[in-house]
Amino acid sequence: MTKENYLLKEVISHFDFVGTLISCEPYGSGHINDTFLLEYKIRHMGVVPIILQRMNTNIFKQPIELMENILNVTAFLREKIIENNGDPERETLTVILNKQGLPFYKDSHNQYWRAYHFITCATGYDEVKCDEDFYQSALAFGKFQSLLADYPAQTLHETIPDFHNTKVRFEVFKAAVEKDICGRAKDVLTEIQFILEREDVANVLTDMQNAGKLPLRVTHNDTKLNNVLIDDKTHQGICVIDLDTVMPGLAINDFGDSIRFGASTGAEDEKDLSLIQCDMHLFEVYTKGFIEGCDGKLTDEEIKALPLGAKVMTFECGMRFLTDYLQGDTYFKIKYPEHNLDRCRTQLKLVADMEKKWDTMNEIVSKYNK
Ligand code: ADP
Ligand code: GN1
Ligand code: MG
Repeated sequence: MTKENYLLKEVISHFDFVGTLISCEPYGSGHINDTFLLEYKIRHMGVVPIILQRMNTNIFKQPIELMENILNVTAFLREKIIENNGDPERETLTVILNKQGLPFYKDSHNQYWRAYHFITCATGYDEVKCDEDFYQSALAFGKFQSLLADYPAQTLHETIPDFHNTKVRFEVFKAAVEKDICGRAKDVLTEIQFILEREDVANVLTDMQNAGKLPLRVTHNDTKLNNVLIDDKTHQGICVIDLDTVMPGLAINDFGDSIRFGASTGAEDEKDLSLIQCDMHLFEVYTKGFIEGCDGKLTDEEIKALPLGAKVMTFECGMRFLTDYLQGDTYFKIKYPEHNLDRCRTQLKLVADMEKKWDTMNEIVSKYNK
């Protein structure tokens, strides 16, 4: 048995999963946690799947507080879903407690693990296959925000300080360029230059927020398409997952992060940049869905700032990928040495494309600002 399997066996033995374990495989394509799909055979019930995750404590330094956030937010969502005659088993995550009644297990190597009911017959897509899926994801992320509109934001732990403080991220980027611990800066001067020329983009939202122009809300903060599960039968966006970064934040950042990922005409790590654009049709599809999903909760100022959310989140993400590349790839999981650089390049290409399409983006948004 490999060390990893030995560890998995230890972890699994600390949960009260019912039935006979028939498989345990790595699952999904997240960049942060290690996710496993466990399958249990239970007589009369057939195969029952479970999600087991090793939480990334290199990134989430306070896993206990993080799980407290998730328990509280999912309990709140569960009540709202029931009030709306929804199905709380499919429409929000259900944490499985360990044998001691805790929402995590700390293993013999001090790593933290958690388990969720697996939401069956639903898919988290890595790319937009049809407009309707993207629209459904927009509705789901918008609805997530509207359901949490009266959640007491100040009670949430900040799981990653300054997560979308682009101003702070800009400073971290500059320090990474300066230190250049891997000697990689000389090969990415064009990308570095592109970012350094746009300090205004890094500052704009922090400045608007400080000026009271954008309200702080409970936001998801990681609204990639694959963080919403789409029902395989009804094709509705049923469940928003990956709740590690639910914190007080800006609604327009939730919008923007979805655009940078889902409205791109290529994969986040596409090497052929000629394939990368921000698709204005998809931008419109998402804009319509998100505004509808938010159900009147967004202010006029927020709606007008949606294009800015898209540009800033894309810029921030490109800068984060390049920072990680310069720092030796310690944050995002990579599959090959230049992976973070390829990811950075698609994001910067998207920013440049958004700059060209700026007027169109604003026109589209104003069409839905009623
Ligand atoms: P990461 O932070 O690494 O992105 P996620 O929490 O998003 O981790 O999980 C990784 C993937 O696992 C998701 O994209 C999704 O496909 C799948 N997944 C996570 N939780 C569930 C769940 N409760 N039911 C079904 N699939 C899930
Ligand atoms: C990470 O966890 P995942 O893969 O959904 C990251 C996001 C980035 C994204 C880029 C906690 O998201 O902020 O936008 O990768 N999550 C964290 O693909 O840093
Ligand atoms: Mg994820």
